[in-house]
Amino acid sequence: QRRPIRRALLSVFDKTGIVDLARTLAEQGAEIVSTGSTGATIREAGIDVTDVESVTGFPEMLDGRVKTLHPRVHAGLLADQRLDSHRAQLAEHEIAPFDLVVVNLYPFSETVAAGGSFDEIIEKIDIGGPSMVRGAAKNFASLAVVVDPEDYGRAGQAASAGGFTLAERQELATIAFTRTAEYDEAISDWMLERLDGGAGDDADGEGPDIQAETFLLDISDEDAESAGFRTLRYGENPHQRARVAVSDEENPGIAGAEQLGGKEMSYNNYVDADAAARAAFDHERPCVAVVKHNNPCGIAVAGVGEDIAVAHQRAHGTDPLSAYGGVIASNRPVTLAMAQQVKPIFTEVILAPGYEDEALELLRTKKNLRILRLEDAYSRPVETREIWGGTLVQDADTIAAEGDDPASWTLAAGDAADDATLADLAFAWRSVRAVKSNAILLAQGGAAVGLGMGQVNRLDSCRLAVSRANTLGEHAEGEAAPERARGAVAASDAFFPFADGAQILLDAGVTAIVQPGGSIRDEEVVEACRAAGATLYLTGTRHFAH
Ligand code: 93A
Repeated sequence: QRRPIRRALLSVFDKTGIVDLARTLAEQGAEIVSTGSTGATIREAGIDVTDVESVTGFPEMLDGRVKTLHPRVHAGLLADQRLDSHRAQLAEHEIAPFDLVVVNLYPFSETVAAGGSFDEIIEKIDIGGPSMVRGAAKNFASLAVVVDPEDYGRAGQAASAGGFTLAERQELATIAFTRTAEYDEAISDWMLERLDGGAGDDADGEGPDIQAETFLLDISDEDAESAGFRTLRYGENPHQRARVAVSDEENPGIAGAEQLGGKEMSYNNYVDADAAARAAFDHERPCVAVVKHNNPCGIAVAGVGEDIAVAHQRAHGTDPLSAYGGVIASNRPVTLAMAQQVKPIFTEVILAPGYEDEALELLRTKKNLRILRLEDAYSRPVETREIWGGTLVQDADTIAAEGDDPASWTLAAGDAADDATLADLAFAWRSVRAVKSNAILLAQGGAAVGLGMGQVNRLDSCRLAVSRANTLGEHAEGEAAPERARGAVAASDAFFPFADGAQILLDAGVTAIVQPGGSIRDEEVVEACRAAGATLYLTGTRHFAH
C-alpha cells in the first residue's frame, strides 16, 4: 500500500522548509527534480537536484510561464502505476514516474491584496503549478501530492517510513483539489469583479478601488478586443472613455447589429437605438418609432397592408421638430417609399429587420446615416443596471403581462370603446411603456400625437402631453398648430395618484383613457371620467420605465 518515494518533483513559490524536506528525501535516496529557483535553493544547500529543464529537454520559456508543462513531467505524474500499459508506455518513452509532488502556487490572492498592478496580478496566475497538483491528485493511487508547507514534516516522515499509504495519498489529494478550487475561485472572483465594473476591494478602506472600476477602460484596445469589447470614440460626453461588448452572440441585439452604412455608432447612438427598437419592435402591426434622448418623440403604426412608409410619416408627424437628429426604428423592412421620406430628415441612425435594395441604395447616399439591420424580435430576458456599489438585475419588462391584452381590461367608466378607439387605446398602451416615467401618451389614428415623458410628477406629464399635442403638429407658417388632444385617447404607464392629471387630459378633450388603476383614489379618477363622458379602462398592469 505504501509507495516508496524514489523520485520527487519539488516546485514551490514559498521556499520555507523546502531545503529540510529535500534533505530528508535525498537521505532516503530519492531523486529530486526541481524548477529554476526551487532547484537553486536546494542546490545551494549542497543537495543534488535534477533541473526540470534536463527532464523536459526544454528551457523554461516565456518568462517562466512554461516550465513544467511538458509530457515528460505530466506523463510522470499521470501514469497509473497499477496498469501494465501505462508502465510500458513510460518505459517506451523513457519517462520516469514521480512518487511525490510538492508544489505551492504563485501567490495570486496575496498579490491582489498587496495592490499589485493589473499585469503583476495576471502574471501571478499559476498555470503549471495547479496542473501538476491536479494531475498528481487525480493519480493518488500512484503518488502523493503536498501543497501545504505544514505537511512537509509528514512527507519527510513518510519518506523514512517507506512512503505514504493509499489513505494518506487520498487525503492529500483532497487537500490538493480544495486548494486548486479555492485558487481558481479567487481568480474568477477577481476577474468577475473587473468585468462587471464592480466596486473593487476597497483594501485600504479609503473608498472604492478606482483601478478595478476602470479596468475595462484602462486596458489597451487590443486587450479589450480580445475580451470582446470594442472601443467607441467616446462615451455619453467627449471626456468619457467608452467601450461596448456583445453579451450574447446568439442574440446580438443592438450591440451586435449588422451595420450597412454610415459612420461608426456612438455611445448615445447605442442607447437611443436600443430605446427605438424596444419601442417599435413591441408592436405587431407595422410600426415606426423615432427616438431622441432615450425617449420616443414619435411613434405610429400603419394599417394592415399599408406601406411601412405610412407608419413613418405618422411617427415623424408626432413631433417633427424633435425628430431632427433622431434614431428611427422600423419593425418592418424599409421600403423605397419610406427611404424617400427619411432621406431629407437629418437622422443619426435607422434600424430595421431589412431594407429593399433601392431603399438601401438611397439611404447609403447619406454618408453619415448609420444603417443597422437586426432581427425584429426584441428578446432580452434580463436587464441589468449599474448603481453605486452594485448591479441591479431584473426580468426584462415585456408586453406579455396579463393586463397588456385589451380583452382583460376592466371598463371602469363610460361606454365600451368602439373598435377604432379600442385599437388606438391598445396602440397607446403598447407604446407608452417605451416612454420614460412618468409617461403619458396621447394617440389618434394609430399615431402618438402628444407625449409627456420623464416628469417627476404625473400632473406635469399630463400637461406636457397636452401642450405638445396642441403645439407640435405640422402646420403652415403663420397658422395655428392643430389641437390634436381633442378626440385623442390617452395611456398612462402607472396609475393616477389623484384625479388632477386625468382632469387635464379630459379638459383637453381626451375621450378615452387606459391606465393600470390601483390608486386609493381610483374612484375619483373614475368619477372625473364619468363626469366628462369619457371611457376609462384599467389594465391592472404597470409599465414603469425609469
Ligand atoms: O508559470 S507557470 O504557470 N508555468 C509552469 O509551467 C510552472 N511550473 C511550475 N508556473 C509554474 N510553476 C510554478 O512555479 C509553481 O507552482 C511554483 O509556484 C513556482 C516554482 O518556480 P521556481 O522553482 O522557479 O520558483
